[in-house]
Amino acid sequence: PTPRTLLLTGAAGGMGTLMRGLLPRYGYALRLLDLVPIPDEPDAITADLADRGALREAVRGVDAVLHLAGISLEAPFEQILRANIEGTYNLYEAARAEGVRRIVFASSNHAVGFTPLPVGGEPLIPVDTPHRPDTYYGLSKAFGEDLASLYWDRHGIETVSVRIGSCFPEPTTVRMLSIWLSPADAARLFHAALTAEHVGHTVVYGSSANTRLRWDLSPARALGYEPRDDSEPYAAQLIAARGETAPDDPDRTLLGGRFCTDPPMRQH
Ligand code: NAI
Ligand code: 15L
Repeated sequence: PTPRTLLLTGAAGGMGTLMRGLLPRYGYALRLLDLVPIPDEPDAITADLADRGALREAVRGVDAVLHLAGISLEAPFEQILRANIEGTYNLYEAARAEGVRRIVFASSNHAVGFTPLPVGGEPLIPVDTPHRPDTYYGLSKAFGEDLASLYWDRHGIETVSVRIGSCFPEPTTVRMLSIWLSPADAARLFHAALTAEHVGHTVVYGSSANTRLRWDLSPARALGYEPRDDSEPYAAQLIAARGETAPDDPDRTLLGGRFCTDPPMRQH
């Protein structure tokens, strides 16, 4: 059955804003939470993931949580520790205490960023490839996946950890051609992750059905996800504008691309 009330953390962010627009059409009543106020959303909860009392109240009575909140790029370890590691722990503890049964966790390709990209006819990267985080940021996502595993085994809270590729309205780099997750497909995937039965703790890659896909999308499809988008129509123009990536460029050799060598830092 479709969960009715969904807590959306990180609702002020890029994906949170996109999902606020898309998820209501799947029948969800959204409760919004973010560190920063959300314009024109007077009922949104403005709270830090460090505030355990606020999280208890925020999850009380919801059917499920879509956990997008956190630092979404590389940052000093202490900041990642507080927002992503302790913050995700605080969310799971609140969910356990309030009896929430399902969480969808926004993991990232950067949990496995140092995984070499397959060449030629090599198999697609499976979801059970070992964690190889490329940053403290990716490390926090690996932690979040393991935390989800613990809370399933110990407390029966089900999680789908979605290793999101790049979710933006359009792909803007050549690397993104293989890992793009269109916003509409993101909503489809989150809906599948929220409604599939008996997921326990399931890890999936989150992308559209890109022609240049390098990872295995079948675990996501097994949840009932049917992607409709492909980045390929953007390819010719992007490559013409930016040039083909050099063969030894980390964007060509490693799943996490330049996060492995020169990660973009959070600016604020
Ligand atoms: P974003 O940076 O635009 O949004 C994150 C939101 O979390 C922000 O509104 C921020 O205020 C909030 N936040 C940060 N720390 C918080 C705290 N301590 N307490 C409460 N709220 C806090 O990021 P975006 O792009 O929307 O990503 C959403 C999630 O998906 C993030 O967890 C990110 O790591 C993950 N992800 C996103 C990808 C993408 O392509 N957009 C790719 C892979 C993972
Ligand atoms: C991520 O995990 C980031 O949150 C997002 O901003 C993008 O940089 C994405 O990965 C990516 O790999 O392109």
